[in-house]
Amino acid sequence: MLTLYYAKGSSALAPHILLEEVGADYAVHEVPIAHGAHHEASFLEINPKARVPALMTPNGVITENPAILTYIAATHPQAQMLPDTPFARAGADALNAYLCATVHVAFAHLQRGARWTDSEEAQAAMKAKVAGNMAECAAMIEAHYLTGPWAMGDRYTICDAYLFLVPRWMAKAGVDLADYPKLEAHHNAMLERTATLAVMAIHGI
Ligand SMILES: N[C@@H](CCC(=O)N[C@@H](CS)C(=O)NCC(=O)O)C(=O)O
Repeated sequence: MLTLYYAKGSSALAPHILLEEVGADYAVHEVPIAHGAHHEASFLEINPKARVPALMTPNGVITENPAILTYIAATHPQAQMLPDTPFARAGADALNAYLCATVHVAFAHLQRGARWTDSEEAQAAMKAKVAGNMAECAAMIEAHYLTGPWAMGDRYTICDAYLFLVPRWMAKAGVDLADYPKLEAHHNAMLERTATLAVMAIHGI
């Protein structure tokens, strides 16, 4: 049995959608980060980094979206959520690394500037850069990562559940999805999937 620790509307949407897609036997445990629940001792035992998502597995806890997504796919091989060839697999890893280390971090400067500076002036300056940085990330994904119709081509993979977060981050940053037709088509396709809709209902979005 797997347990996903999640906050509503957070990046935990990605593994949550994938758990639904693969038909996993799983439970969820809500960690309302808006109320500081991620800093409580009971959750710090699960993830000392005080972040969601975290996935409890029979072997222990996994954190970090790319690792969680890969684990879910690898433990549900019948769902074929990982690309077949070493080159395509590396491409999926590259996209997920970009989403985790660059795009998510660029977005975090909107509301989480205190991670990097105590100066309110510097935080405001960082916020002012978010729309431009997110637009750059969207352009990069549109031109170099998103093959179409799915992230890695004809087949839905772990990358698609993760990519679903990007238009949500763009909207919060004030970047217009309509300027990125491939990303917009991908988002619309995601919104037609039963798994996406079921998870969105749980997250109340
Ligand atoms: N690199 C981590 C990022 C996780 C992360 O930053 N999660 C956010 C929610 S989307 C969080 O827990 N934020 C709480 C905080 O910053 O205090 C991953 O991909 O799992």
